[in-house]
Amino acid sequence: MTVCIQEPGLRDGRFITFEGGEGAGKSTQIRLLAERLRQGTPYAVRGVVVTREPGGTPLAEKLRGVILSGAARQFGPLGEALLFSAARIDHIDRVIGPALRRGAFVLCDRFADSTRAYQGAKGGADPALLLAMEKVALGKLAPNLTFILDLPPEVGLERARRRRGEGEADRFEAEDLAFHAQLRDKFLEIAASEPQRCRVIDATLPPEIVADAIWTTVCEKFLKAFTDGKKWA
Ligand code: Z5A
Repeated sequence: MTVCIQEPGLRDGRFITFEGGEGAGKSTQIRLLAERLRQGTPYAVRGVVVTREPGGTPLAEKLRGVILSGAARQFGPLGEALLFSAARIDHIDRVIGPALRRGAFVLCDRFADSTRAYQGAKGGADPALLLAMEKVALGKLAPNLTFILDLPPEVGLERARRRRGEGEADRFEAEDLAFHAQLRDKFLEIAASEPQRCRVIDATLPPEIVADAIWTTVCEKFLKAFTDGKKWA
């Protein structure tokens, strides 16, 4: 299993994850942040990797198809958590770990917090077991920063519904409103318990305003020397 550096030095990569409920705007914000990072920051050279979970590798994308089709639902939340973890191990080994060691900026649409929230919601898998599984899958890897895009579930589900049009809701979109309300609480709980790592962003605001809030945080945390005009190591 990949062992990554938890607190990278200036020459090592940065790992940023985006979390939140359905339709929170994660993909939109990752695209906007990647564009900004590629326009003239040191990461234009070091690399900006955009990836997602479940997925990010051929094998993990196959597992994504199985899970989101609902075919694995009969395994129950713990079984589904095991599948997400298997996909995550492959993703870390083949994509995230190597990119961080190259010094790239890795932007990931969902990661381990989604397992804590989704598979733990509504009396799902035991949180202690989920944390144990997370330790096995992640080893020493931890996101340097996690944005929790927060919005009322009704708003996010409506956005997702509009985007989907006539298409069918996937395994998790199809859950009831109480499930989605619990997800929101769980993500906010995670943010409150790990304030160093997590930033809650009001995702009801227009996309450009959300993008500015994210960019300000990224600059403060990772690009201070660069934005202050100092020599970049
Ligand atoms: N899952 C899990 O259970 N356990 C795990 O460990 C992991 C995942 C890793 C993956 O689905 C599913 O797997 C997910 C959790 C579960 N549940 N579901 N469903 P996915 O990747 O297909 O879906 P998602 O992660 O929920 O993302 P999404 O629905 O595609 O939403 P998004 O990426 O957050 O939003 P978006 O695509 O950027 O925007 C959605 C729409 O809203 C789109 O039309 C935008 O133009 C619009 N939008 C975006 N921002 C705004 C703002 N600020 N205002 C207005 N409209 C906006």
